[in-house]
Order: sequence, then C-alpha cells, then structure tokens
Amino acid sequence: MTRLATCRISRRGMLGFAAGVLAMLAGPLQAADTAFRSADTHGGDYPTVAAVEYMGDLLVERSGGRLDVKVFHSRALGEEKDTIAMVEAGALDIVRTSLAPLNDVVPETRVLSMPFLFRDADHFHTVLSGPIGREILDAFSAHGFIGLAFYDSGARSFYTRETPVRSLADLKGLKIRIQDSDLVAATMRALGAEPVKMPFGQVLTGLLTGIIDGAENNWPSYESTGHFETAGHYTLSRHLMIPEVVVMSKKVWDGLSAEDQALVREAASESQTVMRNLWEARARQSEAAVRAAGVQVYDMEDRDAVRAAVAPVYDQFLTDPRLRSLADRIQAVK
Ligand code: GTR
Repeated sequence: MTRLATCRISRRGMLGFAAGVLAMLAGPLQAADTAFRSADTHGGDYPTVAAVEYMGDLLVERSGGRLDVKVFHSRALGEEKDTIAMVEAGALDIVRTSLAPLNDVVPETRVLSMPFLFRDADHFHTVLSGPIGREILDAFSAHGFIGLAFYDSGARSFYTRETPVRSLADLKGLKIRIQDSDLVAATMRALGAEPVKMPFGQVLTGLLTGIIDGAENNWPSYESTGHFETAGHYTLSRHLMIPEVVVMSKKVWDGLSAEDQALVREAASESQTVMRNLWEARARQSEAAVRAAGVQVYDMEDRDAVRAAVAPVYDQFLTDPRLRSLADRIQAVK
C-alpha cells in the first residue's frame, strides 16, 4: 500500500458512523469545493472503502484541493440497491457496489455475473483491464451511470450453518441467501438450492434466526460480517466471480467540466491497483482468521456436475446475441 493510502485510511478510520452522518447533513467537506459522496455497504476497514478513499486522495492532490471523495461506509446511506437508486436519481454522487444488484439495470453486467465465466484471477484481471472491460464500463452511460472502475472481489463460495456442502446433492433444498439479482437466483435454482434475496445487512440475522440455511460470498465478506461464527462450514465452490464496480451518477457527471471528468476517471482507474493489492492481502488474512477460528473448509466433489448444472443459465440470461457474443469473447481471452 502506498503512503498516501496508509495516511488516508488512518485519518478516515477515525470517522465513526455518527460523524459520517453529521458530515453528510452538513454538506460537502470544508476542505474541497466538491466532496463527492460515495456509498459502500462494507465497514471502514474494508479494501473497497480504502480504495475509493485513495481515489479521493488523488483527486485532492491533482485538483489542488478542489475535489475530494467522502465515503459513507457501513451502509450509512442504505443497502446497495437503495444507494444504486440514489445514484441513478442524482441524489448521491458515487456508489461502490457488486455488479449483481445492477443486473436488471445495466444488461451488460449480467455477462460478468455469469457462473464460472472467469477461469481464475488472472483471466478476470486481463478481461477487466482490457478493451472488453472498457466497453462494459462505457455501456453504463445509457442507463444513468458512469462506469469508472472495476474492483476485485475474489470468488464466491457457499457457507452453511448445519449441513456441510460437498456435492450438488447437499445443496438440494437449502435456503441460500443471495444478492438482489434474478440471474443469481436462477443460478441457485439450477444448483438445486432455494434462493432467498436478502440485503447484505440482514444476512447475519437471517443466519442467527435460521430463516436461511446459508449464504455465499468471498473470504473477506464472510469474515468481516462475522457470518463465519454462525455458519461455520465453507465450501470452495467458487461458482461466481462477480466484479465490484465504482459508478458515478450521470446527472452529476454531466455537470462536471471535461477537465474534472478526466481527473475523476484517472483517479478511479489508478485506485484499481491499490484495490488489487489491498484485496490480495485481505483475502489471505480473512481466510487465515476464519480457519484459525475453527471454520471447516470443504471442496466441491462434483465440480464438473456443478458446471453442467448451471450451463442452461447462459441460454436463459444471454438471449440477446450481443450479450452472448460478449460472454464468448471473454471466454476466448487467453
Ligand atoms: C460482497 C460485495 C458487496 C455486497 C455483498 C453481498 O462480496 O463486496 O458489495 O454485494 O457481497 O453479498 O450483498
């Protein structure tokens, strides 16, 4: 991590929830003419929050203090779906979100949310930092958003309270919490599970009360939410590698000068490298922490059967030939 990012994290780490809300009510921070307000569902020490704050540091530096970003983390402004709607309406400037809750709004995001689309992290990075990634970010502008940058999110795997999942048969009928996406719901059904759409902030209660049998997420989310304490079986299914994205409201963007638009784009794009480093470190730490806490980790025994089971989801959700060819082009990237 660079010194800039380190300073920012410790400085901003001191801002608690109450201070964040007060700052929001008081309007833009004093220091900059424009402090873009950005929402994140994760807590203040999560990599996505630090990366967007780093983007803000770059903006402060390069605009001579005119531009900044203030991150309202820990769902201070609402759940992901709510903050996406606020950004679309121009009531909020930026949101860092998973692509899944955007699947119905920006059709191109469905392609990147397909099960087993990416072979591994290298494939993910090559695609997203290349021309296809650019093409998909550009597609956001037809839907009220400006796609600024993709961030890492590892792979999503299942975790359960009681039944360890080692095969498709184990998933049968399990109530699995999912993000708000019809595509992810169809993926769960194809695997035999019963999808339960639930906002991220309610999953812990869902697990504690037994409303759901389990959920699915990457190591850092599994750890940071404390879900591992209630759902201690983690299965390395890696069925989805859904990228994170930083998007700005098109309404806000259209009000910026071309010079400021360029500054915002560059800062967002450079924050991706910081995010990647933070992510790799956090993924390792989170995995080690939950293993040390006694979480049982399993492999999916019938990986080929799992892949075959979700194959029909491609036909179901990529009916538009343009989207299908986008998926084919991604899979053809070496
Ligand atoms: C995380 C992602 C969040 C949120 C969450 C969820 O991996 O970083 O933005 O989408 O998953 O499952 O709701």
